[in-house]
Amino acid sequence: MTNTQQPVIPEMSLDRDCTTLSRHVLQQFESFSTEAQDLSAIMNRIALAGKLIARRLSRAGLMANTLGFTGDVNVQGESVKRMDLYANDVFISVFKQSGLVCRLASEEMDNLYYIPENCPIGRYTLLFDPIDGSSNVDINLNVGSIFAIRQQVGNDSEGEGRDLLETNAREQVAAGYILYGPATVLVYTMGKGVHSFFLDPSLGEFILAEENIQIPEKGSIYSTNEGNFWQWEESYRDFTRYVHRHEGYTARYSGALVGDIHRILMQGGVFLYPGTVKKPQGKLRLIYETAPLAFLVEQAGGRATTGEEPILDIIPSELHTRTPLIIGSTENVKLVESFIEDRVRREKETAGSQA
Ligand code: AHM
Ligand code: MG
Repeated sequence: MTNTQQPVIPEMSLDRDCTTLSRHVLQQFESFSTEAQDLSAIMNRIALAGKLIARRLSRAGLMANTLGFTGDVNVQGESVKRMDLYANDVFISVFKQSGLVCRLASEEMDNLYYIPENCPIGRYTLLFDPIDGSSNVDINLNVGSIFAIRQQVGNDSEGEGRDLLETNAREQVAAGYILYGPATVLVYTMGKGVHSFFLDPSLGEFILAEENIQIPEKGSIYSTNEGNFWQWEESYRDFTRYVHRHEGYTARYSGALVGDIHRILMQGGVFLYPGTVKKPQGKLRLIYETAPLAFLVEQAGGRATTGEEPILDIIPSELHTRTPLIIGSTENVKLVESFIEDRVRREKETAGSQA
């Protein structure tokens, strides 16, 4: 080779190996602005948390005191698992001394967690569920982490996170999840499409797998805990009877939201966690479970609703507000909504005829 000749580099394959998460975030901004740098750094830290959790999960069966319960009960009244606690601590520790995130809120903490040394400059809040579906951990099945990033509004001088209770989830700057399955996958959006990354363990990096993921308009999967059938109100039972009686539907439910949603994102269908007699607002929490997933699925062209209003329009009454969730392919979600509309119409007719 003479000096003037350039080495021939197979561009496609090299690019694929080199599009790391932080580079991708910067590309989304098309600039090196402070905001772009901050969000790239935040996503990089979330990715680090994901790598630490994935490593711990892969070894959990070999280490003492990693599986099982701690004996404590969290603010939701649920028994805390050791992995829940570990993963919660990981998210906190990766943001310490980062200057990026002043406040964090998670499923495992009663109140907002402040990192005072970050607060003078860190204008972002991280909302997260460190391990979602943690009942799967002890039996070595898939689990996930869910996250959302919001800009802090006001100075929060009272330390109550009032701004979070005055705004809806359309204010999310970024949202996504990490799925710990056979491979570790990170999927995120910053309001410009949905993108997925696979963790390459040999590089220790999340590498771009697919950009601008579009959820199928319609799919065959319905994903719900049918054990709650008699606890749901009638429209959900009508929907379930409908899918039982029509060809082309198949049930898939893992007990871990992230895996179930990932399947639907890639293959189409609908996930439902409606209210039950005991829990009229369902089980899932808004700010770190249903809202991030709703933002992401809508970015992929899907739909997310409580059955009465879009998830993204809800203003929470408290940090751990719960919402029913119907999410997935637009046509499937609309089908569920049509059963809800029928019930509402019937109820109005009955009320009218009794008046
Ligand atoms: P968790 O955050 O305490 O793990 O609870 C959320 C999980 C979701 O991942 C899953 O969809 C749901 O709870 C399963 O609940 P159920 O066992 O009632 O079907
Ligand atoms: Mg959860």
